[in-house]
Amino acid sequence: MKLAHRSIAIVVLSAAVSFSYAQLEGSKPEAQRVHHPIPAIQDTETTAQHYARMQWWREARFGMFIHWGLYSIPAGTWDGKQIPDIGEWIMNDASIPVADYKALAARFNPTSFRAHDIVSLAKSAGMKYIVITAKHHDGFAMFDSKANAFNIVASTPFKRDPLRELAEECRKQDIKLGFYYSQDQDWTAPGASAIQRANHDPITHHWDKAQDGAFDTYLHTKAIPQIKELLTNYGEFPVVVWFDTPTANMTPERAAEIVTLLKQHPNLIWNNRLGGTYKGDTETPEQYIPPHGFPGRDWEACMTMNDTWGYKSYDTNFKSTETLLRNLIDIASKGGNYLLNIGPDSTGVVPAPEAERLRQMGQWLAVNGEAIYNTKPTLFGPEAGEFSATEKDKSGNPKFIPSWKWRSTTAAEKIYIEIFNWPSGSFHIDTLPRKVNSAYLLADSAHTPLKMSQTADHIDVQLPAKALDPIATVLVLNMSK
Ligand code: FHN
Repeated sequence: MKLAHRSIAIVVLSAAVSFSYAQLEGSKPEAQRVHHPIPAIQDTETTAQHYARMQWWREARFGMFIHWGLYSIPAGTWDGKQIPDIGEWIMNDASIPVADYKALAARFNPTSFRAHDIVSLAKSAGMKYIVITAKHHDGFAMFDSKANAFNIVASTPFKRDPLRELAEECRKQDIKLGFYYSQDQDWTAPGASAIQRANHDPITHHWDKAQDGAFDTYLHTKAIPQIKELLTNYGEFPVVVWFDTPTANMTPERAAEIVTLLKQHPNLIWNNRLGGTYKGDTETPEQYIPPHGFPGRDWEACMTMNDTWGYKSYDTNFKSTETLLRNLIDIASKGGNYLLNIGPDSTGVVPAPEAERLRQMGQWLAVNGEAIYNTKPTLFGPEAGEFSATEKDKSGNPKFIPSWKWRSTTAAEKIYIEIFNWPSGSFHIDTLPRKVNSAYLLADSAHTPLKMSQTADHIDVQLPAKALDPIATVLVLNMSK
């Protein structure tokens, strides 16, 4: 690689530019369709239909995940002890009996919850969709459910349906709404699954006799009726259903019953965590960013801001705005979406450090959003980092060592270079295959042309002495005339 003095150098591999975006965007040629063992849920969608269904989601790039439920009352502490691990798992981690956990409902009165404030926060962060926990593994429905009384309207003094209020507000503020639903694990419903964490029954993984029963009874009297309620009671929402933690109980036959319901809503998008071998629409890497995305599949990295999804009063290990923003840019450069979590407290308030970071991200996006929304992945690749020749990851594979100098996203006539480490002098690119007609910094509202020189085998862009934004300054290489 040719390195210019005091510059960042990049190489465009000719192989890298020959890919088709369709490959990266998860379009669905017949040959790639997954044939499901249950005939009723064969994938018959055409590539064009699939593209139309996924389009808004692919353009969105940034969404808000909300984990909110009864677990925000104990907030990580039970019987005076701080319970390690993520807050929404406290019932399982502390082996809380069903009756004791259910008693929390009588104390849940989040009168400071304002759908308007949460939706406005998502908007000010530059997020394009929201996914909220309608029911997490504790089995408590955060919506008005006729199917099961353990819900926020029937069992709490609050008596309001936050999902309805959010749906109304999302409509007003023009942002999309999706629902998370724990279809398999439900620790307060007899017969449902529990994943082993503490010292529980080795077969059922239950810790209370009240959890024993038949999975099909749970599926047919609670999960499926509630999924129907969620799919029909909120108008055009949900646009996304986000399933989670499937176990062996979610057989292909059982999953097919759910898919049959989902297919009645032709615009719906759902993730890859239903179970029963059904792959869904989106890959969901959790708490990590895959080295080079998921070529051929749509994907969304879900991540926390601190070390918990559900509110924990003493978890203050918040990532910096710099880290969160660079994660968003990294993800966009690999063709994915970032679903970033907030965990409101038991009064319904979003913790201040979370709100603050989201607003700061929104300020950057207000200036530089053109380089993120509706963009295509990098035309380069090696800038993301490389696999170590010596270090191994947890699975024993070569460890990916990310590099945090810059990333790139692409539009029809533009290449965006999001620079993290500002070079003194110039930005140098070898073998850029397209003629660049001008270069400027996105944060410079005048788009003052930067001096550049391009030959058949390189381009040099002269940069000002200081970055316009210390987190990421976007250099635009403009190919249009
Ligand atoms: O067990 C859950 C966890 O509580 C959280 O909801 C995350 C979000 O992706 N999903 C599961 C763990 O993979």
